[in-house]
Formats: sequence, C-alpha cells, structure tokens
Amino acid sequence: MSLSPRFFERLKSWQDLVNGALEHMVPRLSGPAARLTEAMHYSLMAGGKRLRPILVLAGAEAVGGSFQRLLPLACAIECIHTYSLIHDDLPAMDDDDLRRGKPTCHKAFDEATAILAGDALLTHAFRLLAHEDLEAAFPADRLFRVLRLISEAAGLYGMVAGQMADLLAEGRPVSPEELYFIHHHKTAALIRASVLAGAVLCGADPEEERALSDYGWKIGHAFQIVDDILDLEGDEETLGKPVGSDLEKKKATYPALYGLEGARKEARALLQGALESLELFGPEADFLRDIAYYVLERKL
Ligand code: GRG
Repeated sequence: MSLSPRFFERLKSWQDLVNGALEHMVPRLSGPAARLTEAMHYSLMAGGKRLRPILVLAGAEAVGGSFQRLLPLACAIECIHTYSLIHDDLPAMDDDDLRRGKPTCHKAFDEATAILAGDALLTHAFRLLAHEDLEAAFPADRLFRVLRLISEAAGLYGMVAGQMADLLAEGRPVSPEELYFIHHHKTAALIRASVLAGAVLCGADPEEERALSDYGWKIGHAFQIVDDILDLEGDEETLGKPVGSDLEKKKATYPALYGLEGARKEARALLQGALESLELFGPEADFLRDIAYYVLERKL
C-alpha cells in the first residue's frame, strides 16, 4: 500500500504543531544558561520526524480524546528522545559527528555542553509532565500512571537498559534473545509508551490500553528493524549521515543476525500484527494505521 498525500499533509501539520509547542515549552534563557538552552534547541530543532509526540496525539485520538491539551506530554517525550540522541552520539558512546545532516551536539558545541544539554532535556521533560495545563485538564491518578509509564520506558526498565545492553554487545556476535532485549528496551519501549501515554490520559479503557500497547511494541520493533535496514542500504543524503556505521562498529543488528530479507520479512509481519492489534478501533485509529505503514516505508 502507498500512503496518501492526505497522510503526509496531516503528518506535516502535526509536526508543525509539535515544533511550535517545543519552541514555546523549552525556554531560551539568558545569562550563564544561555549556552545550555542554545544547545538544547540546536538538537531539538535539528529536523527530527516527531514520531513519538505524534504517536502521543494519535493514541489519544484513537480513544476519542481531544489532543489539544496533550502538548506538554508530547513535548516531554520528544525532549527525552532528543536527550538520548545527544548522549548516544557522544565519544563515550557511538562517537558520531553527524546527525540529521548536521554536526552532532558535542561537535557543534563541546562535550561538556552536550552532556549538560542532554541532562537538562531529560530533567525538563519531567517538568513538562508536571505542567500546570496537564494538572488542570486531567485527573491526578491518570497523570501518575503516565509518569510511571514514561519513567519506566525511558530509564532502567527501558531505554537506558537497552543502551547498556547495546554497548555491551558491540564487537561480538549476539544471540536472538540479546538482540530482542536491545530492540525492546532501547527503541520499542519509548515508542510504545508514547502511543499509550496520550490514550491513558484521555481515559482509555483496559481493552483499548492492551490493544494500543500491543500496537506500540510491534511498531517499536519494526521501527528498529527498519532503522537497521536503512543503515545498510539507505540514502546518505536523505538520512543525513553515512550508511554502514553499524557494520563498522560491529553493532548488533537484525540484518546481521537474520539477513536483509529476513529483516524485511519480520518488519512486514510486525506491521501486519500492529494493524491486527487495532481491530477493535474504527476510523478514529486510521492515523495510527497509516503511521504503521509509514514506519515500514520510511526512508529517513
Ligand atoms: C543514551 C540513554 C541513551 C539512549 C540512547 C535512542 C538511543 C538510545 C540511541 C539512538 C541510536 C539509534 C539509531 C537508535 C535506534 C532507533 C532510533 C531511536 C533512531 C532515531 O530515532 P528517529 O528516527 O529520530 O525517530 P529523529 O531524528 O526523527 O528524531
């Protein structure tokens, strides 16, 4: 299936919405913190796809929620994502010079500033989760659940644990179980939490939550497999970074373990599974359905 121009129009309008909200919700300070907020904005505004905040809004839409009041939550998750990219690029981790076609944060600024920009983005995310607008709009018990969901997905039960496992696996062969652990924690956990968080705040019932959780895990795993495929055969100009870096760093990837065709086949199966998870929803989940195709077909 090919995605319609209407999907891309909607994607663009939601990306614009998130970009505007991020400008507004992440302050630009003067004085000694000016350099810090400059570095934060440099990475935040470097052309990301905004997949996770858009999933927050689309998850809410699927359960009939109005997403206008969810922007602090959507921005919080993008801040966490951006912090992870800044730290991932550091010399102590992946040591990358380019991201999204631009010098990475530590190259554009310096290592200490990049570490602090990441720290401040992560901390600011939790300030946004405690945002007055969320407090005014949603019951406290739902906000607490979202807080648990996101801190688990981002921290030692999720992304940070996945990053540790990824670094420990570098340079040696990994088992299918290890690769699954890395993908599940490093990438899929935050994607799944994004889909669920907006829906939980908007009052999803347990059945809807289960369906969205399943959808989130599946597109999260598919996203990482496609990421691995793009690193092998993507277009450098579109990606804004050299391809082949996973091979060079002897990274644990899906194609390395199962071959390119095996990786493509698994990504398609995950897409199918994600669509099946949404069966209980009607047209209100159509954007989520399109996003699943987008995750599979993306070139960036
Ligand atoms: C440093 C704690 C810590 C974690 C880093 C996210 C991550 C864990 C590492 C990034 C390396 C990487 C390629 C991960 C795979 C999937 C991924 C998160 C890709 C980048 O996400 P996109 O494509 O980025 O959504 P944009 O640029 O669109 O925001």
